[in-house]
Amino acid sequence: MREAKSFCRMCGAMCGTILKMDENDRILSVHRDRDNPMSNGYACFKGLHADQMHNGPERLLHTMKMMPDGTHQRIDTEQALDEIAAKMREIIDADGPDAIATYTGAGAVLTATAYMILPMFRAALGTRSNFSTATIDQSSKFVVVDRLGAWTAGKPALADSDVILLIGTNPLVAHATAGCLVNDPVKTLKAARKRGLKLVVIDPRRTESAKFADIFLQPYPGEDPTVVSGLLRLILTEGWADDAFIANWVKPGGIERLREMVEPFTPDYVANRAGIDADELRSAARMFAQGGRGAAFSGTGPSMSPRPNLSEHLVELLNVVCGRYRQAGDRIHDINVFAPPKTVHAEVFAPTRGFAQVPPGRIRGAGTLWGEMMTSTLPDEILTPGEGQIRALFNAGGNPASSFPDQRKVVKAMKAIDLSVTIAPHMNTSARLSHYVFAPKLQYERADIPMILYDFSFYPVPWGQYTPELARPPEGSDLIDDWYLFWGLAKRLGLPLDYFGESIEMATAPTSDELLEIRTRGSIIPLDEIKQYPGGKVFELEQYVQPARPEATGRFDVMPEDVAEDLAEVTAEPLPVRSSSARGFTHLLQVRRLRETNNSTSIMIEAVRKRMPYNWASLNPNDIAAMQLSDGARVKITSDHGSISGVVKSDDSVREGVLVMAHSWGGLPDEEGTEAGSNINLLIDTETNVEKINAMARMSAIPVNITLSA
Ligand SMILES: Nc1nc2c(c(=O)[nH]1)N[C@H]1C(S)=C(S)[C@@H](COP(=O)(O)OP(=O)(O)OC[C@H]3O[C@@H](n4cnc5c(=O)[nH]c(N)nc54)[C@H](O)[C@@H]3O)O[C@H]1N2
Ligand SMILES: Nc1nc2c(c(=O)[nH]1)N[C@H]1C(S)=C(S)[C@@H](COP(=O)(O)OP(=O)(O)OC[C@H]3O[C@@H](n4cnc5c(=O)[nH]c(N)nc54)[C@H](O)[C@@H]3O)O[C@H]1N2
Ligand code: SF4
Ligand SMILES: [Mo]
Repeated sequence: MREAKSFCRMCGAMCGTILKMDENDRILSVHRDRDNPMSNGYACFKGLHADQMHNGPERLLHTMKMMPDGTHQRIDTEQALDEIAAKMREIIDADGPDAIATYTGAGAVLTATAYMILPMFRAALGTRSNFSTATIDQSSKFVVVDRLGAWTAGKPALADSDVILLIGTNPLVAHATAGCLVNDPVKTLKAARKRGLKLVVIDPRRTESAKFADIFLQPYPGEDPTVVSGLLRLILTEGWADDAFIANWVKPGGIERLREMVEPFTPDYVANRAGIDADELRSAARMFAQGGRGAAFSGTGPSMSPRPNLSEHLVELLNVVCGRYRQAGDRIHDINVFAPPKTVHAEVFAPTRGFAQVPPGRIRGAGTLWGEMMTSTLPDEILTPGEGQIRALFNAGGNPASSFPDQRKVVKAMKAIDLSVTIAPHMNTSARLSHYVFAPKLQYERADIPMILYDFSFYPVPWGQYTPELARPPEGSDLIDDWYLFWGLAKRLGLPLDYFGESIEMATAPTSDELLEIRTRGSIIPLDEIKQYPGGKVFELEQYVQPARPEATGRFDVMPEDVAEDLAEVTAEPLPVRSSSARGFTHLLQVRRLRETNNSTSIMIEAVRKRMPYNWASLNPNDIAAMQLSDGARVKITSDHGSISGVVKSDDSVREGVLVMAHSWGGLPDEEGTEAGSNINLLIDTETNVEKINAMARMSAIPVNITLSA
């Protein structure tokens, strides 16, 4: 038996782990690394059960090809690559490279070499059909940067904050509140509270994070525009805003227009509409605005609900009007050691309204955002004939058939497409619909570095860690590194791959280590040095925010007319709006994330199944009593788009009038039932209730009827 240090890559937190392996390098168990300088011994349930992902009976061990009857059979990997390359050539000759799309799923985002190969592959092909989870996640944040602008120096670190406001994000479970709280969240939050940090949480569910809050507001889901407008109105009318920051950095006239637009959101109006207490709203506004340093952060809550672009814009305005950004002289803790050094100035990155400068797309007019197409339109891009139709899809570490809204349509599209290729460690719903499925090496079988998105660091300190391949793939398996699929195809198509000017070896396959070397070229800390610390290291780097440059003329555009129009629509809605009974529905269905799973990853492992046989339909005990239901009751949940079944669970963290269910569970639509859980994406449509610009579907605050199953 031997032990080795590594880190978990099942979510962005990348906690330090210790593996125990047998003499064949098979993982026996995964443990917390108490000496890891960043995660400090923290690791969660699913990370500690990663051995079951590696060794479990559900794991896919070979490349598979779909047969004419829809079943899958083993195929030699190189043979599969030959066949796929031939089919690609045919599609490109007929319809051009844009007919070939890639989808970058969560599995690829969490694998450094997979994440770097995809843009190279698209560039080599010359396809613009680029889809990823980003545009069914928090793409509203891209829209905010485009319309409002952004503060180049970012927000104060949690360590430097006196107060933070969390809206629709739950770091204690999701480890994803970027720039605020990701790693070792429980101890970190407790320690911060102990030294005096004030915490405001706004969430329709009394979350694990909310339990630590000084003030917790529990509105109906979908009421973020109301609640945040109410906070902004209080801050502006009570004189709690940072007038100096506004004078320097907000476009003239903007604040006046903002005042005018939020005027209708009096505390009583907000309280009545969102179902909260007016005094608590005032206390929350005061605690945040008068609390000293520290910012407001949001997560998927506002992004999944109606009007996500408006909600996210308003949340960011809390930071703008209170000047909650890092200033010249402030220390930068979250230095990305894997990137070249960069100077950071305290200034506004001006809004570019980039989304308005691209031509409207084929589907519902949706264009592109930051070079990406809107993921909710992908099924229609496949199903809609004509120029630009997508005929081949590479699903890299994602699970569209479970994770995209309108599951029936996704399945129809995946059945209609000419070529679909999935890389997945088990036959997930998307793999079952794919022509070819490749089995990837799992985390502990691959060399890796932590997650880096858009070259910004997810981690609060200058942390570096590298892990070599540690576990040996199961006996008799035929696994590939994700990147090898794309490299193998580029090679067959005679297309050279290039990473920011550096050519990738095409004659013989490079190693993952060589790719990581290229990925980190010029980094502040050379990869070789990071490799000397198998348990990871926080590097002693000191960097401070520099003053604004004289040429920095960018200003925040706080209330552009399209944002004002959206807000005016909110004000014009007759009350009560979303106390759902008024609309003929019994409940509003809201999303949440579960500790045990990462979207659809790890749902199938035994340890999870024991704890959670289904994604419960969680209801407030009072609702259960009022509906004469009981724990374990089987119910039918119907939206204006579809219906699913659910198993009721009593949960007093859930608000009355609200149903909480996790996403991406269940099988394919015709297998709908309670045995493997149910997919809430059957309740969601992509054609009505669609957001402008980023085409987000309404994925939270969905009106539903709950009835007892026959
Ligand atoms: N209704 C509803 N839908 C949602 C959401 C919601 O809140 N509500 N959330 C949305 C969000 S934020 C996101 S990001 C998306 C996620 O969307 P996806 O990324 O499409 O879905 P995941 O379920 O995360 O799929 C990850 C897949 O990666 C595979 N995988 C796991 N580990 C590895 C690995 O090491 N290598 C490789 N190659 N593959 C691996 C697993 O097979 C798993 O099925 O879902 C979105 N969908
Ligand atoms: N354990 C675990 N970790 C994960 C994932 C997972 O599936 N499991 N998924 C990963 C992914 S892909 C992502 S994008 C991140 C997401 O990270 P987070 O956004 O922090 O994820 P959640 O924990 O779902 O927090 C969202 C919160 O929004 C609330 N909410 C729902 N509707 C509304 C609303 O209308 N308004 C407001 N204000 N709140 C609302 C929910 O109650 C929930 O507490 O997490 C990542 N990490
Ligand atoms: S899945 Fe759990 S153990 Fe793994 S990185 Fe995320 S929080 Fe840490
Ligand atoms: Mo996500």
